[in-house]
Amino acid sequence: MFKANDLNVYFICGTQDIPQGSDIKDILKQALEAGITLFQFREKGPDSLKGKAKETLARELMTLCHEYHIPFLVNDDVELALAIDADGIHVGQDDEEVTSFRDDFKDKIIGLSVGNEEEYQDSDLTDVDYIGVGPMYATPSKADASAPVGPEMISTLKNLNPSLPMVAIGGINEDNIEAIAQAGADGVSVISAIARSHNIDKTVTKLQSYFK
Ligand code: TZP
Ligand code: MG
Repeated sequence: MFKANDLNVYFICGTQDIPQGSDIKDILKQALEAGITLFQFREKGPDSLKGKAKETLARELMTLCHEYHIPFLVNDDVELALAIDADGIHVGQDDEEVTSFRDDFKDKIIGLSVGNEEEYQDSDLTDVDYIGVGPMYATPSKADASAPVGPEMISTLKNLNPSLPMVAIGGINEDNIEAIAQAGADGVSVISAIARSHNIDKTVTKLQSYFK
């Protein structure tokens, strides 16, 4: 069963996010050891793995997550999520419609990106377990990211729907997380703050401390 606390420290990663000379499995293992609460496999961009290679890595990373009892979500790729029996899927506003796959994800987690109030009002959230709200700040990790909306967007959407789990995303790190926690987010989803951390254990502990 999914719960809002699963969003506390939500690590998102693909091979394109890993610094040269590092290994995604090693980084994920360190993040799991440190106590991340959810993981999303987001293999995206020109240099990312495709096809069978992508599926093989997904299976390996999912096995690792399950050793730590942490749910494994797939970004965007419904077919892959079903093929490997992942714990859930995260889609953006321009990806496959939730209504088109919800029947196959009845016991799984469905996440949807929501960037502003208009997108919130236009989204059918009937089968959505949580929304990802952002980008909070400027991000180095998403080439086509829209303009930052800031932590206020969390307060705005929480006012509209206090019981919907919400995770903040985009440019979040140890130094700017406080305003996000104060705005009422259930957690933070980060790529670079963990993938590029020089001390993953310390980073994850710090991020988690805002949601205790
Ligand atoms: N969606 C909105 S911002 C973003 C995604 C996937 C990238 C987040 O990466 P980082 O490094 O935590 O800013
Ligand atoms: Mg997407």
